[in-house]
Amino acid sequence: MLPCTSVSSNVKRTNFERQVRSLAVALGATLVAGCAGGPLPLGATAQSTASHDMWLLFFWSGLGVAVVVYGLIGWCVLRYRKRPADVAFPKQFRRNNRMEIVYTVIPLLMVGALFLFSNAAERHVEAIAERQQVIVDVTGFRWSWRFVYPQLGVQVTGSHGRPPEFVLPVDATTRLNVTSVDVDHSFWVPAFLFKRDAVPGLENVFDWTPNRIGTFRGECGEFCGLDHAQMAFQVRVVSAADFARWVRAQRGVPLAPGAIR
Ligand SMILES: [Cu+2]
Repeated sequence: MLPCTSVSSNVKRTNFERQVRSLAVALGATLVAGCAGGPLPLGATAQSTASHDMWLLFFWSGLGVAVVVYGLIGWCVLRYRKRPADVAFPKQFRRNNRMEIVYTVIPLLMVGALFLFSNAAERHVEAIAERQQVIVDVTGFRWSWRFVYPQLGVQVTGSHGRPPEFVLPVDATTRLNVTSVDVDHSFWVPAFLFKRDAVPGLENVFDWTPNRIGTFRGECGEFCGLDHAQMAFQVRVVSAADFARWVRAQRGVPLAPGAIR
């Protein structure tokens, strides 16, 4: 027959192991459920692929660092905890040169690698094509947006309570020139994984090549005043034929003075 103390410590250990196993299963299930659709949906432009990939790279790198750091902390706490047989302080020391070199060099290498990947992604997102099928001049103003197609003689202007909708052809490269006429705004289309400041006196230039047909919500991403929340808009991505039809229909709408360059 086993002594009572041994039976009770075995029961405690079994309970502890069961709790740890349940916690691990719960954490695993949460991670799998959270990542089933991908931690970040793909953007709807060709340029957004690079942003998406970068976000994933940073997410998984951060998670890897967290696992190593918290794992080491947990291991130290368990491995070097005080035991009943310990009567004196453990050996005290102030430095470990090899360890210090390792935990200085590894983060430097990681930051360097992430910088190189970020730089390549940024160049992809910022790349301006030599020829664009469509040009859109985007102007932010309190409290809406104006979209002018200078080559096509078309413009769409929103107003307070009437969010504008502008249209782009799918799989075609559009040049957007973004500015503002009053205060700083921020031109943001979350589904395109893209946001760019609209600054008075400055033109921010970039290309979009939408690759998914649909209607996507945009908004001002920077608090610009009392009616900032009114600065929503929509971008509708359509086939080339539908785009041509939309342009023909819009030409009947009178343009604001100075809209065409
Ligand atoms: Cu704004």
